[in-house]
Amino acid sequence: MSIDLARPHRRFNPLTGSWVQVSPQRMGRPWQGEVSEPDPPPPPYDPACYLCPGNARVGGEANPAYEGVHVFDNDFPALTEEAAGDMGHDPLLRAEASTGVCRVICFSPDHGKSLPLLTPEQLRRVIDTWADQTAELGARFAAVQVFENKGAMMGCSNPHPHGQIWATAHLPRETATEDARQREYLAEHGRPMLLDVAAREAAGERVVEINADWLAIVPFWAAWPFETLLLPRFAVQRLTQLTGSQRASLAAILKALTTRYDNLFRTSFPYSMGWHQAPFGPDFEQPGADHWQLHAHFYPPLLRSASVRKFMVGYEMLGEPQRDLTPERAVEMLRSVSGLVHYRA
Ligand code: H2U
Ligand code: ZN
Repeated sequence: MSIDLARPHRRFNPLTGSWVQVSPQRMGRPWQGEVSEPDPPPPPYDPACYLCPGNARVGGEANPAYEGVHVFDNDFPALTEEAAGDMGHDPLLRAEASTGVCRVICFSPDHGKSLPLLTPEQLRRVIDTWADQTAELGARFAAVQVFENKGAMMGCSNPHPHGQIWATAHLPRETATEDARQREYLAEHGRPMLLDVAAREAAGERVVEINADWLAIVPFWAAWPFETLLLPRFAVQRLTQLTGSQRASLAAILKALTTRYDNLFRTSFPYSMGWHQAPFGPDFEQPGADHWQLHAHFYPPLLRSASVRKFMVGYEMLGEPQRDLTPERAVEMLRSVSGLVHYRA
C-alpha cells in the first residue's frame, strides 16, 4: 500500500460498502497498560435475577432448575408470528408486515459466569445450542440472528450471562447488505470474500487470536476501537454445518478472545456480538449460499478504560464513523494482555 497510514485516511468496509475515517495523528496519550481496579464479580446466584434457575420471570412464569444452557421464548418479543394486515402502497409512507420469533438463551445457570469464565466444554454447549436453534428456526424463517448484548453500557438489563435469538421472515438490513456484497465479490473473484480475508490476514498484524480453524482480527476497516471479526479459515455458511472439532476449536478461540477483552481494562467487557450466517429458503439452497461465510462481529463500546467509552455521535451520525486509535494499535493492546488467564481466575 502506498498511502501513508499515519496521516488521515479512509478505509473501506467490503462487507457493508461503507467507509471509516481514520485519524491516527490524533491518537491520544500512549497506552499505559495500567487501568482501574477490577470490579467485584457478581454472585453465582442472585435471588432478584429473572434468569437464574428457579426464579420467577417478569411475566410470572418460573425458570426451571436448569443445569446447562437454557432457552425460552422472550416474554416481551419484538416480533410475533401473526402478520399485520396489508400496509398499502404509499411510496413515501411505506411499511410491510414483519413476523418472527424472539428467544432468550441463558449461557449458564451461574449468574457470574460470562463466556470467558465458562469451561471449553460449557462453551461448546452454548455453540451447540446456537447451532440447534439455527436449524430449528431456519426451517421456518429466512434469517436467524444469534447475538449477545452484554453490559449495562450496552443497555443490557441483567449481568446473568445470556444472549438472544431473533428469527425473521425477512432479511434484516445488515444481513441483506452483507448478502449483496458477498454475492458481488464471489461473482467477481470466484471465492467467498471472507475466506479471502481470512487467508490474507492470517499471518498479519491484525490478528488477535488464531488457531487451526479460526481467526479473530481487528478488521482493517473496524469502526469501533476494539471491534473484532471472528472468521472461519474454511468454507462454511452456517453454524449448523460446523463439525464437532470445529465447534471445539471455536469454543477455544471464543474463550481466548473474550478473556483478552476482559483483561484489557480488567472489567467484564461490554459489547454487542452476534453471528452472521447465510439466510434460509429456496434462494439459499446450495449452491445459492456459496457466497456466504459464517462469521461473528464483536462491537465493544469502550475506548480508554472500563468507563471511558467511544460515542458514535456528531460527525459519525451525520458523516461517517471516525477513529483515532488505529486498528493495528488496538491489536497490539489486545495482544499485550493474556488470552489464557482471566484477571478474575
Ligand atoms: P437484554 O439482554 O438486552 O437485557 O435483554 C434481556 C431480554 O430478556 C429482553 O429481550 C427478556 C427481555 O424482553 N426478558 C424476558 O423474556 N423475561 C423476563 O422476565 C425479563 C426479560
Ligand atoms: Zn442470574
